[in-house]
Amino acid sequence: MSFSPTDTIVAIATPPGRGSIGIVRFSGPAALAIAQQLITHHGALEPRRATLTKIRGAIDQVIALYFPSPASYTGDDVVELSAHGSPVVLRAIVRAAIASGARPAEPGEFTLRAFLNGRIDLMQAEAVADLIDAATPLQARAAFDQLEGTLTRAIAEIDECLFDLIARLEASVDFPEEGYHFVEPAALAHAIDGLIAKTEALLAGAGRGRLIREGLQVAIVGRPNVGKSSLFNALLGSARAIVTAAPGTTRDLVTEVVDVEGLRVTLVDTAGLREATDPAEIEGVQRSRQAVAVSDLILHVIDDDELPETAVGQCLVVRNKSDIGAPNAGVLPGAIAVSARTGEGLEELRQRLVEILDREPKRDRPDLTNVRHIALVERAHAALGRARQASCAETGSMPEEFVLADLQDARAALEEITGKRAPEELLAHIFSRFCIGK
Ligand SMILES: Nc1nc2c(ncn2[C@@H]2O[C@H](COP(=O)(O)OP(=O)(O)OP(=O)(O)O)[C@@H](O)[C@H]2O)c(=O)[nH]1
Ligand SMILES: [Mg+2]
Repeated sequence: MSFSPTDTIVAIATPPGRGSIGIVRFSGPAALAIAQQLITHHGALEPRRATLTKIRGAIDQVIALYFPSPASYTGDDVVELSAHGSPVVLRAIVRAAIASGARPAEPGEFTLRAFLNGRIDLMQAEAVADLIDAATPLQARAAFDQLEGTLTRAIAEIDECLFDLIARLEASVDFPEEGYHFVEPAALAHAIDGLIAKTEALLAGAGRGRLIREGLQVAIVGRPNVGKSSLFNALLGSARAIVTAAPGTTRDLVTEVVDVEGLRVTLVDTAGLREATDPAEIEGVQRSRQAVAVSDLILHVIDDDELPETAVGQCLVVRNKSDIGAPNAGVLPGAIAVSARTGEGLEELRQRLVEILDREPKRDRPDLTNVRHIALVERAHAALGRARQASCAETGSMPEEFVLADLQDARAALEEITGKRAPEELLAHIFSRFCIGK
């Protein structure tokens, strides 16, 4: 990331396309001066007060808002001009700003500045991207919690304790007077145990947290004509996939994201797994196999009372067409009876999906949701485990250097989560995910 943090950057902050309002955002030392060159309003813009004015050249009326440094999103001077949401107007404003010395912002550069200026840590910056990407209220909630700093505080608590232990151990190593420890072995072991419990608690919520953030993929398979596409449409609530009375209707994979009780589920309708003869069908079955291989859960649809003999991966058998089935339909062990036509049983199916995907009620501790954070907490946890072992290696003499190295490793992992020690490539990778203007 070679772009200079002292440039003044500009970008359209609202989504591409037409809308009632469009916002152009400026950030940097010259934000105010550049914005004032573009508007007809004379005199200073009052901080955080909306000023109705015009763009020079009379292309639009705008509301100008000035947020002086450091109390702004980025920590720099920020100006926002809200115009009508016309791409033509917004681009003209950006062009004029560039002509006045601003530089087009890179994706995520506003949030990067907020991070570099210490307004937010790296976890919170990542939460901004997650919040924007959220497809379900639960995802949005998890991202917002993280943005509010719940995880930041949990990590900071562990980090402070580590800092204290490391300082004392360093003193012990630097002043190795016979028999004297700045921290008693028993107290050290006890403190490390406390930290291990904390990292363990964080990791305990990680599976579920990750599920919430990333969602999961569910593929629908079964013999031709059992009603896979009908079930797909029923879960989606719209006639997205083609349904006909003829077997072999679906060939391509049809994929949509649905919200199942707050979980982001990517639902995939397939041709199913079967013997196929014509080339399009063979390709369809091949694609079904691939979808099954990468899915977290398979819905195996049947329309008779014969359970499929081989279950692939984690599988839930769905007995469809309960509206016309034999009287014993629905009593198949382990299968769930539904009718894609009438909607009967779909609620129960949704519940079962959630149960299988193990969504417990939210506890008061923050969930780790991001694989990057999970991996680093795991690393800290492992390092603490080693430190604990080293701390009780020998009774009497405590090999403080070993404990120290392990504690420092734990601390380094935590600081990579918050971004205190984040390599440039990592920052580049994280911020490249953002949209321009954020
Ligand atoms: N009575 C009844 N008919 C259903 C139900 N679900 C699907 N059907 C009918 O079953 C036929 C096949 O439905 P599809 O959804 O196309 O089945 P599919 O498994 O996707 O079929 P292929 O894509 O050809 O493998 C259609 O005529 C549907 O109207 C149901 O719950 N009850
Ligand atoms: Mg189909």
